[in-house]
Amino acid sequence: MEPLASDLFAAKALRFGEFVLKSGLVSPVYVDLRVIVSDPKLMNKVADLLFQAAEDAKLKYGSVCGVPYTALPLATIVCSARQIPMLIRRKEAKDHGTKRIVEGTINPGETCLVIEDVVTSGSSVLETAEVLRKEGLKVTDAIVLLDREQGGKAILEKHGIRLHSVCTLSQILKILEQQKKVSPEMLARVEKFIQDNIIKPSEQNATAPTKRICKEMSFAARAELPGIHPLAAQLLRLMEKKQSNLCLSADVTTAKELIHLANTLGPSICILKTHIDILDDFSQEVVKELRKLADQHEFLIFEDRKFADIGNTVKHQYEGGVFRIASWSDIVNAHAVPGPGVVRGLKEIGNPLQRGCLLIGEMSSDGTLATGDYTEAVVKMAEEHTDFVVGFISGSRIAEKPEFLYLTPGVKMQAGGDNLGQKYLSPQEVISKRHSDIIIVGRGILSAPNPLDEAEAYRKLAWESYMQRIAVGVEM
Ligand code: S5P
Repeated sequence: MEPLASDLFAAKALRFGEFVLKSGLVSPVYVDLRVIVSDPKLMNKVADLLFQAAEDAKLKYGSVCGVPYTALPLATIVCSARQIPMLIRRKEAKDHGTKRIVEGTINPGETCLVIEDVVTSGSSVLETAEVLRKEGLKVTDAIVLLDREQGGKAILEKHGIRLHSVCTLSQILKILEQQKKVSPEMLARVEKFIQDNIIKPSEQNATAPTKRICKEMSFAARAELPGIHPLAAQLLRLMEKKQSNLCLSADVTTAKELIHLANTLGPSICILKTHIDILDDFSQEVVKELRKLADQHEFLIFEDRKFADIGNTVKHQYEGGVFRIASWSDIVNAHAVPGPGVVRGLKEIGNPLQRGCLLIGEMSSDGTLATGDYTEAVVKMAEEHTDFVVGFISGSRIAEKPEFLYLTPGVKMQAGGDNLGQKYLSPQEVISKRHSDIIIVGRGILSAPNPLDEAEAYRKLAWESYMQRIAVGVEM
């Protein structure tokens, strides 16, 4: 098992530090076996070990099905090398109603062996098993490479599935500690984390995802993370100081209105978002004044320019023209659709000025194309440019890193939308349930009889939702 531990560590399938999982849970260890698909030797080794585990357990089965997605290629290797029929379970069948949910030849009554890369609560194995069972197959055993020992084995047993693991997280950790790749303190932290986060079968509800309450990092703690971008740290600190996770979308068309809003609402907000090109009377004087007010009331300026061109063009759009955005806006945003060149172009201008950029991972509008694989690709692009990208425009927390900020537009106390496709969620939904950090509010505040009172009401609601998240933790 020593070589496997070193290989997984070298492939960065196991990382140690502080990771906020999508659920909000703060974990000292991050297990991501997806990375091994880029290491063919390791893939073959892992597939062999999985097969050997099935042999050792003397299992008899007619087909093999990998839990999508990481275990899918592993099942493919096992089946190809050993001449075993394979079945593929579709994950996205819901979106394509007419497609089959299991591909391959199904022989009802036959036993299908489920293969998985890592098991925590067992819910993914269970979901796949339930799908196979509905097709008339028997599922009695599952083979997993790494058991995180957080209760998955007991839960699966309750559902009639024996879990056979090649190794457990604590075995791997002990080896890594002996190899001096992990400190004894980290070993103790991870062991405590495992102990504290064991899911009991009674807490597990059939195939539904496990729901537990987990701890969440505060904005202040995130500001101190070692790798954080200085602008993100500045923003998180001022949010904590002003108790505000409210961004005002100052969508007004005159300089006078813009300056008035910045001056009166400035103390209530952490960011003022502009669409500078909708001003009828733009001048450099306006942004000079805006900058002064931003420093006075301690908020950041975010020009919502949504750059979406090749690197060379966005560089000019960001630096020059009438608006000279880079000279006054702390944050800008960009669509990822042109590819990483858009970020690289903006970065050439923004980095020397210590600016930051948000990538648009999801949109609030009806029928948006920024979903699924596109959103995942945006997250990947952000992770490759953390020296400039500080977070996302998204409807929820779309990435794992606590260093990123998540800003959500389409927020109003009254649910609904407008007649041009905008869709609204409440501040509580966005912050408490979707684990976003900052609400972006425009018309919800601007159309109110007293925008200052309304901004305060939004600030309090969003802040209370965040405080509750910190105090109570989040459901995963
Ligand atoms: O997906 C998005 C992204 C953005 S930045 N949906 C949005 O609505 N926005 C912006 O947020 C939009 O351009 C507008 O400035 C603001 C929402 O305004 P509201 O009046 O609907 O709150």
